[in-house]
Amino acid sequence: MIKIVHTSDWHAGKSNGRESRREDLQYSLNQIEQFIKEERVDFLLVCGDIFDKPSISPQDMLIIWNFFINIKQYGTKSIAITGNHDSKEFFNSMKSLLKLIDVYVFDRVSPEIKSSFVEFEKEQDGKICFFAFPYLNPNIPVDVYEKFSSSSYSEKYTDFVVRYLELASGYALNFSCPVIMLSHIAISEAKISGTEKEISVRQDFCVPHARVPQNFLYYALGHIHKNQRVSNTKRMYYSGTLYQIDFGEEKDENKGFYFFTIKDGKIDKEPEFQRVSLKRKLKTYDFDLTNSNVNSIVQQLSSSKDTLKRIFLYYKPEQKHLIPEIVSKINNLEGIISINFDEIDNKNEMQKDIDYSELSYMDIISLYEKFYSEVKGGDLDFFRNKIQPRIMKLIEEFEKSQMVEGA
Ligand SMILES: [Mn+2]
Repeated sequence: MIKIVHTSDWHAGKSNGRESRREDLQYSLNQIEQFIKEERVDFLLVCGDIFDKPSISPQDMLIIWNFFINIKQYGTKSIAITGNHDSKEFFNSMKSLLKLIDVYVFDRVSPEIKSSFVEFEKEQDGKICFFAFPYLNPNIPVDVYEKFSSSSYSEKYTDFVVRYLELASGYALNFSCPVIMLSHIAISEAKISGTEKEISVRQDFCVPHARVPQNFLYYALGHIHKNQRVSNTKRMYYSGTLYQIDFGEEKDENKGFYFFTIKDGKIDKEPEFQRVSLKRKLKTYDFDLTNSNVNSIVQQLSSSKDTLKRIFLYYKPEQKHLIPEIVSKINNLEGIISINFDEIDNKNEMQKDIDYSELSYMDIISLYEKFYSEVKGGDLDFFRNKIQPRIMKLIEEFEKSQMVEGA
């Protein structure tokens, strides 16, 4: 029997305001390590966004490398791909070193299909193969997309991805064993963390699940932070984050990883979500100064030690002078991430509902699109058909000019 754990989106190095999330990640990784040790897991799949930023502090690297070193003791091999938050160059530099501790890294989508595969053999259980499709930046291969006749860039992106996956699925037939796919990608039907709304708010740069070739045994996905089996698919799974990365995930406390087993080339035990407990939960506190005083606010905030707090204070115009005192009293309490205040009449206008988890993985074009439609109130079709292609051309020209200067 081959035992597999699927996880993703660790975001090592993440902080919210002045609060580092290092201890939250460590707490969750310890639980995975314990699970791996007890179950004697054979393979760990890490589907991107291992680190939160391209520049990584030594403390955060220490957590990640120690984790991989620890699980190697139990005979576990790791397959890891990069996400949009990871530096491809960094992982390229670490690839050979990491192989020494049984971590197989795929740092970018390779032009050569066969180098996207890795095969292992386990005594008695036979062979197993993994196909890795790391994050593909939609804004880079404009030249490549030109070959596709589809009308918009987002369609060209989807067509390119589908074509690559079809070639890979054909190549996978060369292996006489089950093949598992790993990817850091947005599948159109996936649900975004926190809310149940579909990801269709940004249909571009998504791939509909029906266009992904069906012959892989399991699809281990990263990118979307809410754990789920993508609806209407058999085995297309997002493992989600291991702790609430930001307030977009405040309502989603169900964090963890998937575990499944393979026997005689088939799934033996269907994927089961293994929940981890959270070190600290994210919590929004609303205070209305017309019916609560400073002391009760301070008391309520200091009595909840296991939360990271986002605070909204609402006041009547004549209470405005109270704000500096309240802020100075709560600012030094433990776990304060942000303090926001506004007049009570504006309460409903404060934009709390922006899904920051979504923003955190947006590229510059998607961010500008959100700004264009939601802040400037512009027309989305006009943006996608007229503005977006021009921005992409500009980026492409800029990158070309950089290459010449840098040569
Ligand atoms: Mn992520």
